[in-house]
Formats: sequence, structure tokens, C-alpha cells
Amino acid sequence: MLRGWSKKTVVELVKSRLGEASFVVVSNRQPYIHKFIKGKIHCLRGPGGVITALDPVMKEIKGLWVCCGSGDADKIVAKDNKVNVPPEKPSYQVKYVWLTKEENLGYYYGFSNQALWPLSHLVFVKPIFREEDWKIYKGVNKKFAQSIYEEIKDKKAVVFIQDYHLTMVSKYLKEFKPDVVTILFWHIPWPTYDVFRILPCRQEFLEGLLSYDLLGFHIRYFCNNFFEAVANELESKINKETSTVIYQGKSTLVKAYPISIDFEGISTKSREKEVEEAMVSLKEEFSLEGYKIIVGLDRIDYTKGIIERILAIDKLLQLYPELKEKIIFIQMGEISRIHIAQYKQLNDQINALVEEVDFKHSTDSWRPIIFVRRHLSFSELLAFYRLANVCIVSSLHDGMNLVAKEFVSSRCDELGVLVLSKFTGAARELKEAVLINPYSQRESAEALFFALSMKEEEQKRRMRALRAYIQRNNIWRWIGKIVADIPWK
Ligand code: GDG
Repeated sequence: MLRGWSKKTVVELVKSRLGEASFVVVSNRQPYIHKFIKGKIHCLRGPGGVITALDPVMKEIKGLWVCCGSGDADKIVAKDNKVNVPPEKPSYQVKYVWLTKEENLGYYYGFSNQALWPLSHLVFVKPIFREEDWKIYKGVNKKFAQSIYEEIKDKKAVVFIQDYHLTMVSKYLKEFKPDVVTILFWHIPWPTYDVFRILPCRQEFLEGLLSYDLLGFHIRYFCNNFFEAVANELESKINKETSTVIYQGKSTLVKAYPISIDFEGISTKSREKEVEEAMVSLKEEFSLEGYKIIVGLDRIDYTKGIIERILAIDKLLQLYPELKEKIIFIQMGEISRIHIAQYKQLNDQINALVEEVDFKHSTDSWRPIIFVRRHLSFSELLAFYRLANVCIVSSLHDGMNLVAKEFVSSRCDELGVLVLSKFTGAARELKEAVLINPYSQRESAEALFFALSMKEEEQKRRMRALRAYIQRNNIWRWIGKIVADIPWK
């Protein structure tokens, strides 16, 4: 069943595959965060790709989501560490794991984001491996395992763990409850063996991963890199035909499941009046009327190629000065991981570069780049995409990249051009995008010029094909394929 995946088909599949078993999603980040704003508690949806993808699924499946609590009002709203979300239509339960400052530093800022994140993204930021961080990382993973175990003790359960923060959870959970079925989805790239082999704790790390029953990556290439790491580090049997690894008598299914987004949800919402009103107000706020608009949207992260994107705009204006006073590049971005030196430096670097490029090309009444650090509401986000003549995604390396898929899904008018880095997982699927090597300023600038000059007819041809692809390969298909593959014991 490759076509026609919908909420309905997935819910039916989950019900028939899971039967009485509980479904628990586990991630570092919380899907909803409770914060005090002007003395009142507000519940906001958390940012990031993992939540974008899984929240609509959980609303339908109505399971339990275990995650860290970090909002200043989370402890107040939680009863027995649990809260129902979202507040306007409670659909599923969130259970919080509370971390100390020390745990946060060692597990999240340390091993996850200064060791594993740069290790997995080939962007030449040197990973930092501290023994103490690895110890704390394992301690936090054990804490998660304990918290999950309390909920599933006497039950049949499938535990679906998200990402590189929580790789060791399955190992510890199975020490308490060997019959639990565990799945891990690795949302970022898996590096080639030449890179992976520098990880000091690599064997223990791989053993942790092979305690899962099912291991998912975005694309086959990452699965193959994983197989290569296992083949080089552990005595195991790898069967590429069945996509399994057998290690110490235990089998792990390793497969590619390209993540996606809720195409119908986004497509329908993007037609709404609220989005059209947001388009008008964004246009007014940033004085965009009359210009061709290039948009970018990312968490501020060195993997996303934001510097390269600004340099491409600079090059574009050098090569095609006739575009002056005709285009505006507007980049939105939320600050992230600011306690890590590289992220702070990146922020400063972006500020300086935007100022330099703006100064170089600006005229009395126009500047080419607007950089805004703020969180957009969902309607504003779709309005932002819909304002674009061109959307640029210039990641230096990216597991998938949901911005690319969201942009396409929001374009109910079938207009707009996606300029997409070859080094995203999405580039393997979105063939009608204009693909770039973001490391080449000239190539990126020429691609932008090509996109800005594209005739409406050609824009529509490409956009229709992209939309049809994402409509078929939507988020429901992603979760459906994973659930269909659950290896029951
Ligand atoms: C990881 C992998 C993989 C951003 N700013 C706002 C906002 N966002 C949302 C976007 C999008 C998400 O955040 C970002 O998703 P990406 O996929 O681009 O990137 P990561 O967060 O790095 O995600 C990535 C993903 O996991 C899923 O597997 O694709 O490769 O790195 O959904 O819309 N949303 C709102 N306001 C903002 O200001 N509402």
C-alpha cells in the first residue's frame, strides 16, 4: 500500500498492529511547553522537525509521550509528572522527566550536541568528546528508561524513541523489561565510517543501538553507513537483503523511512483567511510590496548553511546588479543551543555578515537582506512561505529537512521555486527543486537567478510534481511504514 496514506488509514493500521499494546513516544524535546508570559501560563507547541512530524500522529493515536520538561510552568501544570495536551483539545498525555542543570550540560549541551551532532553532520565542526558527558548522557538515558518502565510495567508495549539524544534507552529499558518492543528513529545523518570511527565510545554506542528491534534512518545511504560502522566494530552478521543485523543472537531491523509532513493539513490551512491576513501583515511589517521575495527559515545552526546563503545573495547581486532594488531576501530564524560557543559565534558572524552585505549593496531606499530572529506562529509560518517567489534551503548536511517539504505543501497556488541543497535527505526525493551545492557561491547565485527568472508555467509544472510527490509520501506514510514493520517477538 504505497498510495493514499491518511490519518484514517494510519489509525486503523496502528489499532490492528498494536492491539492492546501501549504506544509510547520518547524524545528529548517536549511537544508542548508551558511558560509564564505576563504572569499567565501559556501552552506553546515546541519547535523542531521531530515535533512537527509526530504531534499530528500522536493526536490521532492518543498514546503517551515521555520527554524532558523545561518550561517554567511545566511543573505547575503537571500532576504526577503528567499533563494532557494540547489544552484546547486534549488528545494525548505528556510525561515529564526532570533534569538537573548538570545533567542538561553533560547530556544535552555536552554529549548530544557537542559530540554526536557535529560527528553526524559533516560540516567541519570538531566534535568534543568528554568522558564525563558520556557518563551523564548514559545516566539521563537510564532515567528515561526508569520513567518509561513505570508506565508500562505490566503491559505489552511498543516504545518509539526519537533521535540521537536517547540511543541507550532501549538497552536500559530491556534490563527492566526484556519483552518490550523498541524502535529508534535517527533524525539526523549517519556519518561515513571514516568519521564515525573517531567516537571514543563507538562500540558501546553501537551495542546500545543494536538493542533496538527496529532502527530507522531517513535514507538508504545512512543505513549503509550504519552497516559499515557495525561491520568494522562488532562481530555480527549483517544481511543487507533482509536489512538486519544479528548481534549476540539478537536481531535488529535497519531500514530507511523518509520522514515527511502533514501535506493535507498544511495545504488546507494555507488557503485559510487567517494565513492570507498574516501575508498582508508580514508584507506591511517588512515593506515587501513590489519586490521579488527570497525566503529562508531555520533554527540558527551551523549545519543549515545560513552564512553560505547570505554569501550567495552577495554573489547574486555582484553577478546581476540589475536585481538591486528588485529583490529582498528575508531570513527568519530562532536562536538555538546558545550555551554552546559555536552557536554564539555563528550568531555574531551572521549579524556581522548581514550588516556587511546590506551595507555593500544597499541604496537610499532599499537593503537586500532582512534577518529576523523570532518564532512564527503556524499561520505566520505558512504566510511566510506563501509570500515567497523563491525559498532557499542551503543546509551543508541535513537528515531530511522539513522546511523544504512544508514550503511545497503550503503552495496551494502552485507558484514559487524551491532552491534546495544537494546535501539534504529531501534532495533525494524532491527532484523538481533547483538543486545546489551550497559550498559554491557561484552555483548558488546562478540557481537563485534561474529561480527568480523562472516563467510561471515552469514554476507550476515543477510545483505540481513536487506537491503530488509529498501528497503521496506524507507523514502518515512515514509512521504507517514504521508501524507495519514492527517486529513482534
Ligand atoms: C531534525 C533534522 C529532519 C522553525 N522555525 C519555526 C518553525 N520551525 C519548524 C519548521 C520545521 C522545523 O522547525 C525544522 O525542521 P527541519 O527538518 O528543517 O530541521 P531540524 O529541527 O534540524 O530537524 C532534520 C528533522 O529532524 C525531522 O526528522 O528533517 O534533518 O535535523 O518544521 O517549520 N515553526 C514555527 N515557527 C518558527 O519560527 N511554527
